Amino acid sequence: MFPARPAYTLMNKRFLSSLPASLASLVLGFAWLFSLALTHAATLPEGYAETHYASGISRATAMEFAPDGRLFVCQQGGSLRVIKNGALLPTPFVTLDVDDFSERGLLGVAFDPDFTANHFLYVYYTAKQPTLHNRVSRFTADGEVAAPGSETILLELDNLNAGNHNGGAIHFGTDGKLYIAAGENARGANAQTLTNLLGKILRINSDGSIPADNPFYGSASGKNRAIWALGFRNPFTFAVQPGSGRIFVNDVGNGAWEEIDELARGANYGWPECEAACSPANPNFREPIYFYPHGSGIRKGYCIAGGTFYNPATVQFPASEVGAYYFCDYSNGWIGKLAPNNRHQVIDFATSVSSPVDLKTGPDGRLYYLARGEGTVMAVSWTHSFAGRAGSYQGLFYETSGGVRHGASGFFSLALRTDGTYSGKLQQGTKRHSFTGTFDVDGKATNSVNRPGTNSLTTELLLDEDGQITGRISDNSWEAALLADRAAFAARTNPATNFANRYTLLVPGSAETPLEPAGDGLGTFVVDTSGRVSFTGLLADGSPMAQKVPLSKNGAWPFYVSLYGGRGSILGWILLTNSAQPDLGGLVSWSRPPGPKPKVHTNGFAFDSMLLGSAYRAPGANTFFDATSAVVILSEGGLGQSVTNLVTLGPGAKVTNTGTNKLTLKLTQKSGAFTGNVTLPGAKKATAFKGALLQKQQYGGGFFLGTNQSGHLEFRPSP
Ligand SMILES: [Ca+2]
Repeated sequence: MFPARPAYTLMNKRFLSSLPASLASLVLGFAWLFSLALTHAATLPEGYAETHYASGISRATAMEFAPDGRLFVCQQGGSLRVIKNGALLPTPFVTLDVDDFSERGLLGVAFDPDFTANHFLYVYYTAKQPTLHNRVSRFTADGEVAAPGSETILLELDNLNAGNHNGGAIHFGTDGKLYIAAGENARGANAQTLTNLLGKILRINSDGSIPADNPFYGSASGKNRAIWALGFRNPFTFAVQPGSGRIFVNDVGNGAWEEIDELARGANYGWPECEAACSPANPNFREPIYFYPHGSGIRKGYCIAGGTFYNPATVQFPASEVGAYYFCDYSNGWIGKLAPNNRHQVIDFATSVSSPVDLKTGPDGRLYYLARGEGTVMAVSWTHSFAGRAGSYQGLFYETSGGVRHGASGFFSLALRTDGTYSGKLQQGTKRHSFTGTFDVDGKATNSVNRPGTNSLTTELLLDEDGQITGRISDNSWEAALLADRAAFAARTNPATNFANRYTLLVPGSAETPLEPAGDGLGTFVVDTSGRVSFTGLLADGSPMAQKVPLSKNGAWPFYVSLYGGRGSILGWILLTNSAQPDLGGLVSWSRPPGPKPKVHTNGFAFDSMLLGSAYRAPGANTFFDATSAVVILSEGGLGQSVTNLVTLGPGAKVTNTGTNKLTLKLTQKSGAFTGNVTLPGAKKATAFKGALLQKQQYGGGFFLGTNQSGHLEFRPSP
């Protein structure tokens, strides 16, 4: 049904042999390599990897990202350090005169919601004077350091006795208020009284004043009106969920349990009356949303420390992780998480973590943990992220044995987002069928694509690491191979310098049988710096063609044009090259169904053609061939024998007829297409022809419409 065509006489054999590079990957099928090169201490789930973000940070206690992306890390001894672009700056932002006995020291840092404008940041530390107590102060940033003399004390907590249970975390809520976690200083009774700030979560305005809507504003006095919730033992860390504003508090336990509490206005969390859940339940106390027992190993431990909601500006983890709450146990060295829709069951994440003391979700969507044991900040990323492969994919599907059939082929397009979700379209003729889905961690996805009025199509897609999609598309009776490439170029960031140009192409016909077109189809197109092909042309039966489509990084063009009202098509991979002539080529399959229009080839055909092309530059004042005389030859198309016409070529691309037949030929200088008329011997009417120049090949090809067959036109320099 699809006879192999002899190589076109103009075809460059060297080019031909290298042509189907893009098609080769269809043959390779689903072979897919992926390797991980990991050097880390922690054990992470499959698909995750970690890198050293910063090291050399001794006695770290807490960290926080500035709105500008810098990461600030508290050292217990009083230094607030800055990590900028992954490098620990040698000069601390500020070094505070702290008492760092036992669990005291610099314990918390937070950035003003309006930091970009006001440069305010806040710290929690153990002050020595006048007596030992914890303090919340505000500093003003001056670049990488605190502006000298900028400390403003906002809140002085109660005097300390024991060295432990200081709490220390501070964060702004989504309500713009500053929340402060204070430990009970190893005196359980502190947690249940409104007469001091210890064993509480506190809430103040960013200027240190106390909001009048605090729950005990009327019942407590003085600074104790800052109490927002009570009954905590040592809330060393807590986290605010972006968007929802939910706050989870990690309260370090005493004899049996570590707990996570959801913060509520005015609530009492039970310490020291109860640890974790009260038994029997006590309606005066709010129970944790999750707690785990003391002991060795994962899901057990002695010191919950570090919590963060995975709600980053840029999602790097799988989309299913958005909203998860990650936390860690300092003593047992693991990171776990509560899934977004299951707050009561912990899911193991990382183990063998070196004394994790704090966790943060980075603006880049990675999970950062502060490993006090090794003095490092580690960044955990999902290696199966789709971020580097997101974009627009275009390709073709067709059967790979027995020839291309119109009904079992088509054009494929897909938009991939960074979270692996996609929306795609299958085009067959004029019909486009949409589908959506999500690639799994292995880059696989399947769809059943509905086609109104007929059976649905099944797609099996595989996205590889380099951003190419292969797969299969089938209905019940046929199976087509799919190949699609990512649109690679962008005018500003990645211009298609090697491909941006004007081109012409020919779809050569055949002289084997009158049932097939003898004429050459023609096209002209531009590739712009964004790598986008804008193509128009005419097939050798006069059918118009047009397509706009982006190139792949290798210059592959999935050529597809619906023809005959969707009942036919022409498709194939065209590959643009930077090498010597020709500049492009590819095998295309043209399906013309039976029918009265166009008037040639009314029985229809399925025809393969090895397409040819050339870069094109308007000749301007010159001639377009390196010659002054040329021939215009018409053949096939019902002509008994070929007709040769002589012309001369003058400056400005002018063609002058010097033969006996009446002939005109006019080149559109800008595009490289030409049109003309010739009055054949014995004919009453002129025969119109159309064609295009292949400039590098010094050849023009085209067609005229004969009685039943498309005839061939050749325009080339005289021998
Ligand atoms: Ca409790």
